[in-house]
Amino acid sequence: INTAKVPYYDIGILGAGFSGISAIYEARKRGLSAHIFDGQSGFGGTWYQNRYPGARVDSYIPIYELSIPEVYNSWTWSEKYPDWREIRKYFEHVDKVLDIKRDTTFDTFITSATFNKESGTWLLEDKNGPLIQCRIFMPLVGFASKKYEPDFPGFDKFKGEVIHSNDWPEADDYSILDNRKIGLIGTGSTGVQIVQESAPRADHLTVFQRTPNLCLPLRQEKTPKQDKSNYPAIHAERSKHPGGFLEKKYDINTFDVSPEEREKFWDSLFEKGGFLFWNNNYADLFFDEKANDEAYQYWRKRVHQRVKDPKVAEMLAPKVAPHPFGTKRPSLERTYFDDYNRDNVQLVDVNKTPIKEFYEHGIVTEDGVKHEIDLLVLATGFDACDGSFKNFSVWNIEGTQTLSNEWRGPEGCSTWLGLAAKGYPNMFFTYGPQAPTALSNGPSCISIQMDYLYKLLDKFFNGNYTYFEPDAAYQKAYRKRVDDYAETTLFPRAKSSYMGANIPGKKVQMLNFSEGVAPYNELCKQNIKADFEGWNFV
Ligand code: NA7
Repeated sequence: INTAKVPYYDIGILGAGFSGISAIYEARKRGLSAHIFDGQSGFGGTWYQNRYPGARVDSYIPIYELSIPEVYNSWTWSEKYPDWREIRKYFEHVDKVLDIKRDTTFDTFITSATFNKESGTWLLEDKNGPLIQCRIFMPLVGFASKKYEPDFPGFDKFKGEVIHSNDWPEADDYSILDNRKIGLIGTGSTGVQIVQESAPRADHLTVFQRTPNLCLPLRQEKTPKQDKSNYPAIHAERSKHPGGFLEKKYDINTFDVSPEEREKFWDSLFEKGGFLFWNNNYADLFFDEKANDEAYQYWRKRVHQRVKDPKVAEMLAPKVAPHPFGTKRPSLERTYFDDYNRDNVQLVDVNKTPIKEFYEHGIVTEDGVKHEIDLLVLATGFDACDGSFKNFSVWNIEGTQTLSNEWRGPEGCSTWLGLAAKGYPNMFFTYGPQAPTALSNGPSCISIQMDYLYKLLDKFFNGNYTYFEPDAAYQKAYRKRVDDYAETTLFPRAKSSYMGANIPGKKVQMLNFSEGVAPYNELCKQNIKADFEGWNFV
């Protein structure tokens, strides 16, 4: 390809979500030229894509937002846990204030990136050919952009409507749910939110559950406190906590206190709501099976108090925990458990009565029951973290292998600091594999990573280098650290997307930095102090 006529930028970005916008903002501060491409038609990344009924963030205001003063000083949220519509408006506001649009091309998805090691530049292409060349390529595609649809027997026999949560029709007012016979497969965060929206509207809702979601109470608040003068402190503070939230890490173990004190503490966590019972519980929650089960049994009791039919309650919150509490992502709910008290809502446990096949008008389960459905919603999740890289081809320095193919190999996915991979110079990602990512509040994780990344890029652009990439030994050691730490926790006990275990055939490995946000932040800071050891500059 003759690149002479292909426009040049210092930084080429794929993705117009929190990461892409932060990347442009940092680039501009330094006078670097940067451009975003996004396959969608507006800002928000995953929040542009996810418009299914009930889509709402499980992190709270004011930590779930950009730490850019021009943006937050001129914006007020209406809810503590905003829904996708408000978050989309927020992104429109971000653009209005920062004019990100002038550096963005929508409806253009980068399909391939190839590196020229003589010039040290990436060539980015879409299906129509070359778009730009750039020194630094940032695929900032989030951790959930490769949807997963299971292979169901006889699926094509089904004649009703099918929607994956990730493909919800644009600008839908949800009347699509009214008076329908809805079948919902999947009870992850997405499934739970869809149940809450569908139950009151559907003629009948059948929920096919494989693993109960150990949901926690959301506790919505209107116009949450937004003291802008305090934002810099709040946004700095979120980097110091396990999940990138604000509540401090609890250093007492479960059985250090009396049963009464424990109960009181857990009552208070439930009362305050959100992820507290998950992120700010006793220190041994993720490490000690017995302690974990104690928390689970408390959680179970709370669910049984709300669900009237004891058989249904037992399906939603069985005596034996389906997995250690918190090793799969709990969703935040408002009416989820109450919805099962409605006459038009039915829960099917597909472990006991698996889906046998589809027929023209629905699903047949192994017990012979025909479940009539005219709208099938698949909330079956994502090939998370590294899976997002399967949508496009990033070629290695020799042009012999793509990053996603390499990660599909026997070794699985390896990165240095959850930011880059050896063999793919001048290429960086945030909120991806082996960073705190899916175990953290997104903006907390991204702001730590962007801060680090641009300091690293300062070194590159200020030096006389062609390219740089992770050192193999450092990458190997980092991977080991991620794996070894996970082994000390209960996380490997669950078949979760955190472990890549939700996708048939995918290598099972910890895909997130499970030590948490604060240790990750420390690691990045130490590396800056050590003048960016572990990166080889050429
Ligand atoms: P999740 O959390 O991966 O949930 C997917 C759900 O789909 C989960 O309940 C799965 O059950 C279920 N599933 C997947 N395949 C099947 C089959 N074959 N049969 C029945 N049920 C199935 O995705 P979400 O979209 O809810 O959430 C994605 C992320 O977005 C989440 O982590 C948050 O950070 C925000 P399983 O649990 O595997 O038994």
